[in-house]
Amino acid sequence: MRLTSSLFDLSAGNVLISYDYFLRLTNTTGGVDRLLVEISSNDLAGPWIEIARHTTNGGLNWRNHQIDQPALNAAGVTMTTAMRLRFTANDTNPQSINEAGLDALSITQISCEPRFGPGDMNCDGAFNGGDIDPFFLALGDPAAYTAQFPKCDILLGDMNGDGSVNGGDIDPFFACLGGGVCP
Ligand SMILES: [Ca+2]
Ligand SMILES: [Ca+2]
Ligand SMILES: [Ca+2]
Repeated sequence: MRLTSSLFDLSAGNVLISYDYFLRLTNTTGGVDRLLVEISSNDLAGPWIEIARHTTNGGLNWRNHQIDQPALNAAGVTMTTAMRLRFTANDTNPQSINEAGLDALSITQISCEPRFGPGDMNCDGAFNGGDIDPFFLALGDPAAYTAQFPKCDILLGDMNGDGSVNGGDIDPFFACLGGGVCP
């Protein structure tokens, strides 16, 4: 019995696959009766890469399993726009019981955009003199600032926390830079 998922775009990576599975096996010797989980980076064409193999008897209980990005990397899975999962439950000879179920499948992409502290106007992870020029660029020409620092949020320059970046932020900017109070 084989269940194949719809198509997923996982090209951004940082994926966590989670599902609940039911697996009642009366023969667990040799691991030949099983619920096999595979993934393809190339739609139905494959190749299908094994990412989990469940071979133990869970009785009447549902169990949860998760596969994270490091595990996918270790399995040699390339993350593309055309991913599919498939689950295969099989009963290899000698004939025995394999009752398998799948539920609560979720595929999550965890976004880890770096967050930068107030005043770090060039988004290099530190607040220092290198941020002065970008700060004044943000004050004087916000469009030019956004163009030059596309990954930065101009509100990093809102040093007094009033929701806008303007002349009122200059004193708090230098106070913080000089070792004083920071937002
Ligand atoms: Ca069997
Ligand atoms: Ca900086
Ligand atoms: Ca402000």
